[in-house]
Amino acid sequence: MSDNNKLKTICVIGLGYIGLPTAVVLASRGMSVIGVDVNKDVVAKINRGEIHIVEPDLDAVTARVVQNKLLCAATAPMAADAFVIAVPTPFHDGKADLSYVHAAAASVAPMLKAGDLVVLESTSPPGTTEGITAQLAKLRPDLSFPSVGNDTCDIHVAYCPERVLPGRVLIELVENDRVIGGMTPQCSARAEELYRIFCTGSLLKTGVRTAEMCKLTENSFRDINIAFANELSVICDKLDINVWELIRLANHHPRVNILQPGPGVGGHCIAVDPWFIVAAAPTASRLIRTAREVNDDKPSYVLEKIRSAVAGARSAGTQAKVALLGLAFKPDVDDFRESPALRIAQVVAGWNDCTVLISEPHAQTLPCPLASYKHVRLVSDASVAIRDAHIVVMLVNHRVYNKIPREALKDKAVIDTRGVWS
Ligand code: SAJ
Repeated sequence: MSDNNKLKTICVIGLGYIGLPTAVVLASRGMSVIGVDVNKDVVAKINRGEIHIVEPDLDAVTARVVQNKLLCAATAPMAADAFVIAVPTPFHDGKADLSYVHAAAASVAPMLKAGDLVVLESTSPPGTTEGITAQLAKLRPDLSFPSVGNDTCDIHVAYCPERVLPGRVLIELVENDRVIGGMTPQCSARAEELYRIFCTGSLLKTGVRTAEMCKLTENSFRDINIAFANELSVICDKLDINVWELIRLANHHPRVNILQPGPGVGGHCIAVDPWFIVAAAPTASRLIRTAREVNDDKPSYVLEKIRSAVAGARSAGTQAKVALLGLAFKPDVDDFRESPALRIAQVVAGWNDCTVLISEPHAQTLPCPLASYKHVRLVSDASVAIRDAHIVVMLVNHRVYNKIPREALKDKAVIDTRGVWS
């Protein structure tokens, strides 16, 4: 490969939980990176060397690459050798909303020159990358674009899903294996050059639809496994068996690996992505749909338990104080999207026969609409919330809660959805 053909300037569209760390890691490897976001405040913050999300070590690396002028943020794309699209693909009314992906592709189109690479990273239904290739081809009739069986083109296009776990993003971005689905084998090879800049894991090349489906499959697999654990937890309650001990024992089998039950499944990935498959093939995805339904029902089951503890206190002549520990969608993150803990808190807040004490180490204030209730308070010290409560509900096993001594729970009604004290 000639030096002219090397990827030197990379434009990352979407500076959220995936785009920002990807931009920062590329910049930390000496690339000249333009990070693009439609949110002016986010752009200004990054250009000051600060970040708008919570992710271990990301703040320090961002400050360094911005100071070294390797990363700059802007509200519109600029000319580059590669464009990475990492914008949201929300799921509304039974279908994926690809408007952000298409808007990103439209913003990139005027910048393209022969030899450029466009990679879509956003979680997308099979066929999306072919769709944006067609969109780009229409917007830039002066350039040639890849199609099946046509490997000679000016612009290379590929799909490469991210697979990083929030909380471990900087490690997993570098170390995880990645699936790269090029529109053609040449496109895969060009995208491989990009990911080789910072990935130490294997780069696995395939077709574009398989890569799109692979991402959805991984998250659906996890959702189904968690649904199995959640179903077991309900069965075990009925049979008076400790589900956490049961799963721990079953997992000693060399070919069994059951995940953990909880108050439900949240976040913007596992709780959403399986629906992309269901929408694409509704009659063929019975198991995937049922797993989603099992996980979505779990918060109601937890609420029934809290309701019955509150009723128990009332019949003993006490207006219950309920401590809810955690609102985030999972431990040690500040992300409340699709959080089952938040859903549960919102329902309990609507009851008028109890006082609600909420602990969430990652919140300075209560998220709306919780803030509007007079009988709901955010308590910064979880041990104070527990001390003052009759009923203690463990919703998110944030690491700081490990310090809570068991004696603190003496004489309390405890509903432990995460198995922290079980
Ligand atoms: N959860 C359980 N029990 C478990 C594990 C998780 O109830 O044993 C719950 C969590 O509390 C949370 C939800 O599931 O509410 C999702 O959390 P998670 O840690 O399983 O996953 P995410 O959404 O943070 O990240 C997932 C990861 N996918 C897989 O592990 C297959 C990550 O690798 C993906 O990059 C990410 O989705 C994504 O962006 O798609």
